[in-house]
Amino acid sequence: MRIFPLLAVPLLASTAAPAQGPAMHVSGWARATVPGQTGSAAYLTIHNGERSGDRLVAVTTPAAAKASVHVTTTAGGVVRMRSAGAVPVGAGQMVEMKPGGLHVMLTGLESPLRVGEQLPLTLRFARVGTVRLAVPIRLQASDAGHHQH
Ligand SMILES: [Cu+2]
Repeated sequence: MRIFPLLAVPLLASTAAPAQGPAMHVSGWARATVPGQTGSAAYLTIHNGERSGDRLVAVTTPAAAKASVHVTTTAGGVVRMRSAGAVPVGAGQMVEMKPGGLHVMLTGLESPLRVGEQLPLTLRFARVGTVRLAVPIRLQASDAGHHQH
């Protein structure tokens, strides 16, 4: 085995402050349920402040048996939902989920989603990894369009 001498590594004068975690900003809201309803949806706004493109590959929540990203399409007056697969978020780009478009489908809710409470979500991105957040539960996208930070 070779033993390497310790080298004095000069500190880079221009080193930026330690990374504060990925510059992936996520906000959003989840729709409150009505009695008896065991499914709902969450709508997220994802802003990729990273220098590289990324992809949202999975969403989970302890509040529901299953969470998956869906896209709603309307063709010939027929509204359909299908899995959106991995959602690309380009460098510096924003993806905005909205009713009637991209959404996080929640099925098998453990308990009702009540207005004023929060829904915890864990997002998994291909590059930056895991991003956790809690989104407010609302009746509708009343004040959507405004960033929370
Ligand atoms: Cu759906």
